[in-house]
Amino acid sequence: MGLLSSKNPKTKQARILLLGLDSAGKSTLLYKLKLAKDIMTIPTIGFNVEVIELEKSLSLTVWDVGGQEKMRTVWEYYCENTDGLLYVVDSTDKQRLEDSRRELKHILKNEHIKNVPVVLLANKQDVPGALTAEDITRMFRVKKLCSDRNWYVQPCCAITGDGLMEGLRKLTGFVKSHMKSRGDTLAFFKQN
Ligand code: G3D
Ligand code: MG
Repeated sequence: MGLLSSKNPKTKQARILLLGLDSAGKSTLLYKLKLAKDIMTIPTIGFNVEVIELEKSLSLTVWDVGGQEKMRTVWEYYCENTDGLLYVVDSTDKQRLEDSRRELKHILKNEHIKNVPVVLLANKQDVPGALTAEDITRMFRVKKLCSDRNWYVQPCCAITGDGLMEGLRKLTGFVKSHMKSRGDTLAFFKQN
């Protein structure tokens, strides 16, 4: 696991929580981002952690906690010190869309991630008939759910990688302004 911190001492670290129901595609996309190639995925037991450097000034430590029902009860223990949330939705799994929405709604109530920005990834866009990002925005009632924070819904395909960088860039922008508003990145903004 790439838990090494950046070689550049000026690089600011951001902690990103990667959540979503089991089979949403979290592990696939995490490794796609990390290795830029397809991998065989195994159900996440416990968690995977990867460090992703999109730009020199900010590195993202992404925690993939696992989405099986028993793991969802521990999501809240990972919320402390989180700077951004990536929430993955299987856009083809219409039966569990409401479950996914309910879990997101629940986790957003956690006081440690109050105002923390969220990017929803509407994954599996390669599958014919997948719900669009607009469908998911509407069905999740994201505007209401996330009225206290920055949010964005990004269509993507974890297998090809389409949309992943766009989603991460969006989150990075939000995370920077969130950290700035929290005032703990004074030095970061002096440096950049
Ligand atoms: P999880 O970590 O959220 O539990 P995984 O989910 O990354 O293990 O992915 C679950 C299954 O969905 C895997 O299939 C994976 O290949 C598939 N998947 C992930 N992202 C996409 C995508 O964008 N498009 C399509 N078509 N499939 C995707 P298997 O067959 O290994 O269970
Ligand atoms: Mg997994």
